[in-house]
Amino acid sequence: MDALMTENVAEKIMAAIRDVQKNMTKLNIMVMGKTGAGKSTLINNVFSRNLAQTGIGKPVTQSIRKYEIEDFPLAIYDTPGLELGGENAIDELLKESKEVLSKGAMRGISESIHCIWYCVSTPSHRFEEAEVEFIKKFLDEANEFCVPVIIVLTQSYSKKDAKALMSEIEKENLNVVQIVPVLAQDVDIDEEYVIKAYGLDTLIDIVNNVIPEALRNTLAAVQKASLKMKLRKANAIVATAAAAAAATGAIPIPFTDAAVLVPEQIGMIASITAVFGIPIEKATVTAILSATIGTVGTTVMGKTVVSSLLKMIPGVGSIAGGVISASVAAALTAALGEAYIAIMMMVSKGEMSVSELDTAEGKAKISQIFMSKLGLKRNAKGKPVEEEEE
Ligand SMILES: Nc1nc2c(ncn2[C@@H]2O[C@H](COP(=O)(O)OP(=O)(O)OP(=O)(O)O)[C@@H](O)[C@H]2O)c(=O)[nH]1
Ligand SMILES: [Mg+2]
Repeated sequence: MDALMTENVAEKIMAAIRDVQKNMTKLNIMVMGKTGAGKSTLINNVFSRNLAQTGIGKPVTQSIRKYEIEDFPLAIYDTPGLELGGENAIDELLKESKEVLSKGAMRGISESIHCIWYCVSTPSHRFEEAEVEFIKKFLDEANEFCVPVIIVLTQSYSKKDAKALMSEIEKENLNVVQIVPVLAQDVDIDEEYVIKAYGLDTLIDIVNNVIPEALRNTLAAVQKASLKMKLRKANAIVATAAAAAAATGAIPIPFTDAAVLVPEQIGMIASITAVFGIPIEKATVTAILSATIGTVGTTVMGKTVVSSLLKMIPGVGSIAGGVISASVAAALTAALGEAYIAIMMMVSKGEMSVSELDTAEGKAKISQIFMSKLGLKRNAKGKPVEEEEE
């Protein structure tokens, strides 16, 4: 394969990755709750970048701060050190939160608050009078601006206590989406027992259901609590790209060269990269290209797979000349996408590091994954067909 052309395609993919990331609509989440409730711990364990570490945030009002990172499509509004002592403090906070909600609502989808997490700590055991009073008024505001509120029961290492607190809160009949118990971070007791974190994936699924469709890609990308959600998104991206490749059907042969990647495939790789949020360099992209598309024509298995794919097309018996059919374009695109997802999953699970992808072992592994995906029986849209359905 032409190394220079592969470089060129890798460059295009890098540009597409930057583009996808830059064009994601920003997700804005407001996290409320008293000091010590576990807001910062929650934020740091849900999102893939440590927002709290980037500084003290920008004060938007007296008690509300906004945290964001350049080129990362997420903003968190937090109420650090919040005390709900006395009527004045409550009225002041209500006024400030209304200000933030209404300003956002006026400025459109990328500036409005999309979801509010109201944190109550389970070990505190009760929903205090002042807090009940505050949250009722606060929910009226959130309602006015159509912002969904989720009550997060933080530090719920005792599921029994969480259940008790949940039924106490349920008695108030609050207008919230759901009450979810979570433990954002493992609890280590005397270095002898560990209570495992849980519930963050459930929280993320609930958020996904209540935010506008336009923000779901962003949520999948910025969170780290649900790898399943990333996988679901990535699979959808591959299905769309394979269908688009089938529709154009115009991948020239021989496609033994990464240089012939079509825009659908470049966009697919870029979108999957954004969903997983793994920092990828050009050298890694080049390695992946040469280990996937680049191996099709050069390995015995690749040749066998491709010639059997080509036999499916009436009138095209060989790899020489012309344009490949819709189903081959779909199959090739899907196999490339699925292999890329499998690699991203391995990296996300810590089974392989990004730098390892670039090594001889890494490339061999990638080739093997790609070839096994390419060997799957597929329908005309590139979707794998189960053997028993044949
Ligand atoms: N192990 C464990 N500790 C937690 C968890 N949530 C909170 N904590 C601990 O509880 C304390 C308070 O948590 P923070 O996340 O700082 O609380 P906060 O709501 O951000 O507090 P302020 O910033 O003061 O408003 C910290 O010592 C955390 O380590 C959790 O899920 N697991
Ligand atoms: Mg905090």
